[in-house]
Amino acid sequence: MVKRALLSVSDKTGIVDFARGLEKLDIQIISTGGTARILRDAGVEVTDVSEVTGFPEMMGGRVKTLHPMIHGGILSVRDDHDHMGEAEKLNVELIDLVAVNLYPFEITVSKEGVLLEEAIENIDIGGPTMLRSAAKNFKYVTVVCDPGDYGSILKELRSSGIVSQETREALAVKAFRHTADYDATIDTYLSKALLDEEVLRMNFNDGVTLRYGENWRQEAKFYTEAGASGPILANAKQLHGKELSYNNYIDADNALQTVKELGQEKAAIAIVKHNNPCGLATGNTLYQALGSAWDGDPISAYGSIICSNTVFDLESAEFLNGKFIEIILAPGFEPDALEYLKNKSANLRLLELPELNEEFEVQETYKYVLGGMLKQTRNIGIYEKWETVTEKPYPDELRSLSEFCLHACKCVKSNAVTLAYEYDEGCYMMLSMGAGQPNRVDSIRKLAATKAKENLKVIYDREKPDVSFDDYCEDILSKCVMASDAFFPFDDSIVHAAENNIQYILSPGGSIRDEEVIATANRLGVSMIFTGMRHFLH
Ligand code: 93A
Repeated sequence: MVKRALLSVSDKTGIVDFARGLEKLDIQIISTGGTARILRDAGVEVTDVSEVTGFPEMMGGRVKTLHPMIHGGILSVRDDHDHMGEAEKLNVELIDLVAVNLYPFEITVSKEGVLLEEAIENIDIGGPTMLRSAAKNFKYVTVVCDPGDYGSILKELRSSGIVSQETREALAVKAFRHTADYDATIDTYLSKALLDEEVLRMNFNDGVTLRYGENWRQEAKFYTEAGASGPILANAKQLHGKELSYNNYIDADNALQTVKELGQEKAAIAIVKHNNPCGLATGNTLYQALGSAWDGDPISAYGSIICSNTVFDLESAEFLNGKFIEIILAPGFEPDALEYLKNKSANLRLLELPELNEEFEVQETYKYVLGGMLKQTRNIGIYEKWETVTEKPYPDELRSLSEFCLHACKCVKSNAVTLAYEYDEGCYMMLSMGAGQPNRVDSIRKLAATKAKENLKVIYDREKPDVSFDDYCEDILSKCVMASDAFFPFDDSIVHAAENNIQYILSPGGSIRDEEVIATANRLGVSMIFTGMRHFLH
């Protein structure tokens, strides 16, 4: 028998008709604030929950039905003598039907720009508690969490005067599933919004054991992030070769991120060694890009990791004949290229990542430091402004080469300096780079400038142009652009660049000695852009 029903719904669909139906069957209706108001307006007789509990709804509605008068009424076992005795003694009146639907948490958090406070206010506590109480006591109580069930329940009540055991059981399962789904939605949202250490741990799949860590005596594992998708290493399929090592993961990830900086307009190649790109180029063909990336540092490319933005073809595969490579990562491999590379070496790892050119979905990066975790948003973009700060104008035709140079610089460890050159129309290569120096001047003078000449010597000896090597170098360096990942604290970097015939320089600017740096650039006939965007990478 259903004598009393508690109705408390956020989604008021169908509630008036349901209540009218219950009223006609002489069922007393108890209800919370908003629901009671709607029912009364429709002429249904309602008892307020506050009248039953003897407490007003309080804390802005956070505590309405969380009361023993309600839960005792729902949870008491009707066949239990003691329960019934207690109910009588404490004036707890039994509640036989509970119709509840919950605060719209999912709808709230799917709204753009929703604030955490608003989301939290929409976590229903009293509603799921009633649903769970009623579902637990399905032997005696009918629980309704779906307005779609009102009609059939009324029908059953009208025809037999009761809700059958079978229906109560099915409704109880439905209610528990509903509260479980509701909690899962809250979990997903709050995991993202709060991301504490506990959540971080939960967000990773079980680790895969690697043969060793950075060195042979170190143990290591690779953990993939649960649910991460898009162009990430974890999604790459290994087509050939032995398993990846700890260092391979780091370098392949770097190569992937670096090649993606170069976009898809042209074929692009990144060659990475020890977590720095040592070769980087775009080309009209993949073969051309690969050759030019290789020219960026043929010595370091030994034992490197190569990432391509284009399906790897046979011509490019053949270029690697006689060259030792650890990994090739590409959106795909032409069948003949795959065959060729498989025969090249049993150890060469071939990784296929069809979604390589899709947008990154991951927008944050993490770095573990002893006893802590650093989190930051991804470094997106290359410049904020394009301001010529020198007397000598910065040629417009160098814009796209300069952008390439900034992309390269952004991917090299600080202090980073990169030199880039247009080796064929619209095709760019990183001629050299200076990485990881605590001193910016060393990145230019001892590394980028020196390496550029060494790399040019290899090209010069191969191509044998009809000029002296010095003239050849001077000509190419005068057409190069140079990017620095952070401002120049002193003018010495400009002096060393000019000594090496470098005439076009990109820097974020922002040093207290900017004026001195600009004055030196003017004196030496150098043209300089301030980009306003620093690219430290540690
Ligand atoms: O804020 S609550 O978690 N605390 C409660 O005690 C409580 N009791 C019912 N939310 C509570 N409810 C929910 O209020 C119901 O689940 C329903 O979604 C809503 C109905 O409120 P009203 O009848 O005032 O519109």
